[in-house]
Amino acid sequence: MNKEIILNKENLAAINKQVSIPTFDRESLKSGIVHVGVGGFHRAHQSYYTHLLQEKGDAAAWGICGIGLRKGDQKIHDVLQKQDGLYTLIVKHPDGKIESQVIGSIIDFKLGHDTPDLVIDQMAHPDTKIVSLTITEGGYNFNSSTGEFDFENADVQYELQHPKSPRTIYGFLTAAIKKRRELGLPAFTVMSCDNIQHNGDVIREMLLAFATKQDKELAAYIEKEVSFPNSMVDRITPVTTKADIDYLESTYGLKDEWPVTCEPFIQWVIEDNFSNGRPEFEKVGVQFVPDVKPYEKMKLRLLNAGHSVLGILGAIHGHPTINACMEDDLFVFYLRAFMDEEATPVLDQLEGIDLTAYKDSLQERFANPNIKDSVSRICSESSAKLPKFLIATIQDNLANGGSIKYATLVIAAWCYYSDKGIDKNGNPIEIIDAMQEQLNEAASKTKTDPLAFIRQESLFGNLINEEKFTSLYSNLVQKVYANQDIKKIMK
Ligand code: CS2
Repeated sequence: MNKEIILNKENLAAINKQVSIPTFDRESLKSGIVHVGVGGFHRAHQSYYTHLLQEKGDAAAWGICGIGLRKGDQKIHDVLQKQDGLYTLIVKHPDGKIESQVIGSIIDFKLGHDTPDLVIDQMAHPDTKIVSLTITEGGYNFNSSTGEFDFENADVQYELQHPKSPRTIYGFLTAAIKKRRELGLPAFTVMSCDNIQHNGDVIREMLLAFATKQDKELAAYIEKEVSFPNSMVDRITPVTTKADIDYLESTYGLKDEWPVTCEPFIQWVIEDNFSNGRPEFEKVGVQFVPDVKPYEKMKLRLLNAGHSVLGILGAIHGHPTINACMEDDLFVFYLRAFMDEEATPVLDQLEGIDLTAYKDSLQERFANPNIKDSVSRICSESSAKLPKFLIATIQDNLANGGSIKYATLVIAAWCYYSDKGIDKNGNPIEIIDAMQEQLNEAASKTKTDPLAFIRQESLFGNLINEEKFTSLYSNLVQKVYANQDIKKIMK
């Protein structure tokens, strides 16, 4: 029987030796990185890479201070405070092997809604060289169809009036950059790690739009001094379950209130464009490239879109997880047909990348039976994901005369999903989407107006005027509503 060990710095040495622990001197770390959005993905990816570098020595300048801007971040803040920033990363291999390691790169945590001043001070601290972000697609506050900054957002309006009480990432970044400038400190790099094409360009453009409204001179300074590398990030990180927490406790006697699980695969491709220095991430396998755009498009249009194809169809069929979809031959066929016939033809040329091998590897990763990535995670915030992951591919194929049938069925299924919220057996589907009310309202009109769902311009742009799309969509959505079994339509 294992003795029970609560995860914190005092207890590190007592942890079962099969769980690796940080061997570097955590006390000497400075917060060179301030990271906003300490979700599972950050803890499986950037924070893990940073830990690996610290394990190699010589990266004491690059400890991470986590930041949460939303009320919902209180829980991760409290857990990490209690655990001295430590957490366990549980890597689950397809063959059943599991590796657990305690990650030590996060050394502090602050909450924006509670103590905005402390967050601004942290970003404006001389040690801070990078502010990195995983704030999800929705956090960027742009209109999906126009790409313009959304000034109607109530929090944005508030912080434009009250620059000392920021609420969104834009208010915090401008306040901190302003303060650094007043203190004579060099600007930090803003490093986006979200699944958005040209993520660095997007945060730059949005921040400049916001700053220009607030303080034109500051906007000019940002334009000149702050760098915004684009990056492609990748590691499948399902939502932590109670079973994961229990696993650590029953196997090692380790009590970690919020471990993270992930697949073994990991990738980070980033542009070498940092205004104030950077960690030597290349030493731990990160690829620095002059232009990341072709890689990010490939990943978003194949991996993320592929996930959504499986997730949306899987949800209404009643498959609980992505690997359950991959045990279903029709889903595997459908995924591959979508990737080969619709997503691949509209990708950019990628030198040295074997796309067939990439797609094969995606299929293997999705099929990992131990990851159990829930379709509800994949479908969450589809309104922020699908315009870029999937609808963009439809638009490109319409322009090129290519196939749109696989992706269009997913949109029809998304309408049904948003309307009914049940799977084919009548079981409720858990829907998490900031736009769910609006999606549901539009979808619920489908019976009388089959095109109602795709009239939502902020999501579908002018697809409503594309006859080839509307006639196919109208046909498919009516089939989906008439026929409870999505698999019959997928054939
Ligand atoms: C998923 C991603 O829900 C989603 O959008 O496709 O979270 C995906 O697991 C990661 O991007 C993998 O790198």
